[in-house]
Amino acid sequence: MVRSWSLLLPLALALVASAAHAAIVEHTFNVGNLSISQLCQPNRIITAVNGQLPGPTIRAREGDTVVVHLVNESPYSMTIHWHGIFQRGSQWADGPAMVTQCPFQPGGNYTYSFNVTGQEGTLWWHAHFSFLRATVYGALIILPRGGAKAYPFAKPDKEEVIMFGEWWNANVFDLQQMALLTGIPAGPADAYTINDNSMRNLCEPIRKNETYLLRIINAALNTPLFFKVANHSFTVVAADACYTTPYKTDVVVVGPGQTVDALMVADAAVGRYYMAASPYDSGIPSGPPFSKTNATAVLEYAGGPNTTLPPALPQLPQFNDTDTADRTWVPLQPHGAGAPRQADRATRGGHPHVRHRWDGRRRLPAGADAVQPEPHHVRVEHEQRVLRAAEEHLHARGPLQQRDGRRVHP
Ligand SMILES: [Cu+2]
Repeated sequence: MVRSWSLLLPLALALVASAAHAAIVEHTFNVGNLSISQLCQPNRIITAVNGQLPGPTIRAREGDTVVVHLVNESPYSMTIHWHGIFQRGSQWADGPAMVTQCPFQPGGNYTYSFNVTGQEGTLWWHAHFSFLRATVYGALIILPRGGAKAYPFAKPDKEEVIMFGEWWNANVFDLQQMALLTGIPAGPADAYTINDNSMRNLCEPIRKNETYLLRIINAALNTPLFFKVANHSFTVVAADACYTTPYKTDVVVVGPGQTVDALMVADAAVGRYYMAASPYDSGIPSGPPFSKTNATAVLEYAGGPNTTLPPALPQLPQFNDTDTADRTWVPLQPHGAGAPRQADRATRGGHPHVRHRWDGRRRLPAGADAVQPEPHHVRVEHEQRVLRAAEEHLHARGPLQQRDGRRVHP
């Protein structure tokens, strides 16, 4: 008996200590009108959180409780979905309108509260009503409990969020209403964006030989995007809040809803470089139309020459360069023991821009029938999230989410 107590006591003390360190991370999101000019167009009123596009970044540590008070000052009904969060015992906080909650109306408010025990990495949040997630979104970063030094890779010198979006020169709520009324899908976005689309440097000039952890999030509604930085390469270390076995590449492709964490060493000559995102679409020519534009932002080194020369531009893949997309997706392997190594079923390729299907790590030949009945389908999507971060922004499989409290989309 004494022996069992001597074993249990340190465990109990450790639990108390970790609970003692867990914090409540509290935010207030005022959702309202924002007047903004994009693409050299006159100002347009959009819906945004706290007057920001993207909205505020939430930073928590593993084990914390996130509390967000949402105040709806916009003219539209609203919910927020915490993309990729396992809602364990807090299913009502998941956010899909008419699945886990009724949307709250203009003038209303709602408090979301959920715990992030056992979860860490790069995720994000977005509106889950109409097309409003086109402008109502932001990053949700969960650090390890021990902070950046507890990463399963060398602690980077700095971290930056790189968030892609899709921009319409239109009222996105009206776009969705029109699509519902006519049965004709809304047209493609007019442009892709990186962060606030200001073309400026990430935040401050980067420093030679420092290592940056880029938390790359694709908040676009529809389009997978390639991402490159001229004269730089990446080491991918995580996808969708799962650590991966690190691998080197000079390009990543990020599906809508997906996140990729990549280390980038500032090892190029001191100067200015473009980072750029461009669309990937293997459905050409039969897939839905998409914007064939690129989004760019400038990466600038500290101490560089004062020049008006344009920065170097990375060579971007072709829109339908599936071989390059495969080179990004296929090497993704979960990091650590116990993670599933092989999906036991195929999932269906449900994304209109991505026409191939996968069986574990193998891309199926066109026409191969590996689609499983729905119960397998749901389970396999979850496993594949770890194996090969899915390229689809799958949403709102409500009954399962409500039943077992786990996310069933990537
Ligand atoms: Cu989502």
